[in-house]
Formats: sequence, C-alpha cells, structure tokens
Amino acid sequence: MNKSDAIPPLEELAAILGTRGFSRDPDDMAPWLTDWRQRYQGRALAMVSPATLAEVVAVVRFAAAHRLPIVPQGGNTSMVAGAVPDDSGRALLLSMRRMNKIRSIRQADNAMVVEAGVILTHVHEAALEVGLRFPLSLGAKGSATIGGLVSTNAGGTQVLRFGPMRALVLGIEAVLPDGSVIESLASLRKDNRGYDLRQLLCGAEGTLGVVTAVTLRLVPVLRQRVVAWVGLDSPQAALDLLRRLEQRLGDSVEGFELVPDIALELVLRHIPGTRAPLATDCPWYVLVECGAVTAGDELQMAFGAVLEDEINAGRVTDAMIAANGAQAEALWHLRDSISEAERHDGTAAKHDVSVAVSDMPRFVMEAAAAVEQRFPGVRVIAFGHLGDGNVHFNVRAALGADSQAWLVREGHDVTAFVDDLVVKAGGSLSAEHGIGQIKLAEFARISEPARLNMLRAIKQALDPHGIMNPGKLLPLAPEDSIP
Ligand code: 2HG
Ligand code: ZN
Repeated sequence: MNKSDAIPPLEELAAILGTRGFSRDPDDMAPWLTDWRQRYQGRALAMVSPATLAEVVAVVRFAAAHRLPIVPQGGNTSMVAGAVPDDSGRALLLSMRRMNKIRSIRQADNAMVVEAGVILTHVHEAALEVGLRFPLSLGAKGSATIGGLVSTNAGGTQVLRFGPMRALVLGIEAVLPDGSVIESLASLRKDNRGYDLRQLLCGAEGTLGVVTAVTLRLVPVLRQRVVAWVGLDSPQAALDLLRRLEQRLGDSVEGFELVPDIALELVLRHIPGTRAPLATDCPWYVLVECGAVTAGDELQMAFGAVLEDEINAGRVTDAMIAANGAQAEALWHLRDSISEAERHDGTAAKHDVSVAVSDMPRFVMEAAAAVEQRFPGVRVIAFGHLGDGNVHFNVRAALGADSQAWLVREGHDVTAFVDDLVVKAGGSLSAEHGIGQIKLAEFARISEPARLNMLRAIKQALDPHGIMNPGKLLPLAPEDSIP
C-alpha cells in the first residue's frame, strides 16, 4: 500500500472521542507502549480509548480513510508482544479498556454478554453472583481483558474440561477493517451458515478486525472443590496420575499443572509470602484441581483414596490436599506466580509448545537433555498445562551469567533448536500465547507454505490495506509492505 507521510486530521478523532478517549500525551501512552515481557518498545501517533461500539467504528473508519495502522490492546499482557505498535510512530494504539460493561447475563442460556475491555476477574465475579461460573482462568486474570483473551484464543490453567477461549465464545461483535460491523451476539449453540466467522476472529490477534463484545458460555458453579499439591518422580508419573484420576473420578479434573522443582524454587525465592507445600523435596510436582457441582464431601474422599493408593503403590512420593479455600488459593498462587518469578530472575528464551498429550512427558525429558547438551550450562524450566499437552519450555542462561546478554547472543539459536525439536515431534510452536511479533520469524521458518498462504489469503480478503495490527501473526510475503 502507499505510505502517506501527511499528518492526518487527528483533531476530528479527538472531537469524536472527547478528552477521556483521546490522548497524545507521552506520559499517558508510555505504560502501554512496552510489552509485558519488556522486549519491544513501540511508538504511537495517539492512544484512542473508545467507550462504545459507535466510537470504535469511528476510529476504524478514520484509520481506514487515512491508511493508519490500528493496534488493538486490552490489558497488555501478551506474552508475544502482540498488542504494542512498532516504532514507526504511525499507529493508533486502540485501548479497549473503557469498553468494560457486562451487557447482560442470560441465565437461561448459560451465557453472558460482555464488552472487550472487561477484565477476566470481573467476568468470574459476575458469573458467580448469579450462581454460574466462567471456567477459563490464568495467572494474568486481574488485568487480562476479554477482547485480548478472545483475540489470542487464550488457554491457561483450566482448559482441561471446557477448552480454550474459542470453545467458550458463543457469539461475537466486531468491527471489520472497513468499519462495517459483524453483529453476532446471539448465543446460538448451532449455526451452520458456512465458515465460522466467530472462530475466524478468535485467535486472529486483531489482524482481521476489532472484537468489541462477545457472548461467553457459562457453566454450573462448583459446590465441591479439591485442590492438591502432589510430588512425584517424573512427568510420565504425572500423566499416569492424571489418567488414573480420570478413571476413578470421571471428568471432574479441572486443572492439572506440572511444576518442576526449579520453578518452585524460583517462586519461593522471588514471591514474598510463599512457602513449599510439602516437607519432601521432589523433582516434579503437579497442582491438581477437581470439582463437582453437587454438594457434599464424596469428591474429597474419593480423591484422598486415589492418592493413598498411589502413595502406597510408590507412584506418588508425597501429597498435600488443601484443607480450606485459603490453602487452595495459596497453592494456586504458587503456580500462577511462576512466570512472574521467572521474570524477576532475568530474561529467558521462552517457548510455548504443544505436542500430543501422551508424547509430552518424553518430549520434556528428551528435549531438555538435548538443549542442555547442545548449550552447556543453560537451565530448562518446563512447566504448565501437562493435561493439555502444552508446556512452557523456557530456557534460562547459566547460573550467574548476564541473562540479557546471553539472550541476545544465544537466544535465537536456542529457540531454533527447540522449535526444530517441536516440529520433529509433530507439535506447535504456539500452543496458547499466539504468534505476535516475538514468534513471527520462527513461524515463517518452520511452517508449511500452505498454512501461511491460507492465513495471508484470509488477511488480504478482509484487510486489503493491511491496517489491522500490522506486523503481528502473519509473516510478510516478500512482496508485501507494512502500511
Ligand atoms: C503460564 O502458564 C503462562 O503461566 C505464562 O502461560 C508462561 O511465562 C510463561 O512462559
Ligand atoms: Zn500457560
């Protein structure tokens, strides 16, 4: 597309959005121009913060008319720098945080209509108030917003039973790159009108339009909840435990998170007020959560019986079942703090990989050994969503090394090495974090051409001028240019 250096009449936009909705003040914009991992520093022409669908439409029309890039942003918690602009200074940073209304709760449909800027924790609370539950959860729940979670098809720690974000989206409202609106919020359980447009927008990372509201699926609230911290010998022992729990407790397992001892150590070192749940040190732990919608204590009893059998059989080393809600939250706090603790400890080469669930235990062990042999001194921390076949296979600099310098020097080679192992295992280099900017080059390097061509064809059809979140998700074809 043609680049235009002319300054667009931003005062028109300012007049539509008012003082709360428009800012060019560097201090206002600064916190939103650096990504969560602090790897990318962007610049923007202005930060626009519409409060209504009509205002989003006005912003997109303005951007389309003046060929300005739009970078939609919610809580700015992307792990792959998907929500910050590049450093050209030409983009409109579109903050969705003022579109934060819960429009309705349709109890009889088990559904809730929420705007894109609603924070995940607020969705949880609102559902609970009417005796229902929104099952998806993750560490950044206090700042991640629904629009970003939908646009990245977020996963998190409770995917096992009800699936990732796209499985929980029943309807969507979005502004397309030409300013037209797709209004499809009816909570239809069945809708067979061809391509699934809702699903196209889930995981599109804002490259096909701006998600302004969604209808979310709700599920019955849990009346029994068992949360336990279990110590064992290996990821394979962990997966075996999951399958045994499923056989004996049915589909009550809601969360099953793998934590290596090195991750627990980082949390205990960097996160104030945390302490080890077990007296015995184990090489691996899992955080398990099971739930039931009926009241009573059968789940706790049945769960305890499984654990006892597993300990007696020597398959589990030690375990602790939370005695109350506060202990359960403390266990989850340990798990949810791993990423934050890692960040305090220095920068890492992060890999959000998936393989078939049954292959994951072997992948974790063999890939870690291969990486540690090829890059002597580095430390692998593989943790996360074992039950979904997804771990965060993070590689850290040698103890005492300058992690930033190491990442610049070796990070690229480490990532290429890990991604090649993932390809060999038939896996994906992005299980739940998306592609954003950070994974773009690797996505291009290891993906089959048909996949990239299909993505580009969809993008070209819907956003021919390339204004929507350019430089994210889609590796550029050589003939393309950034607006
Ligand atoms: C998690 O599961 C997040 O905690 C972050 O997806 C993972 O920091 C990471 O690598
Ligand atoms: Zn994760």
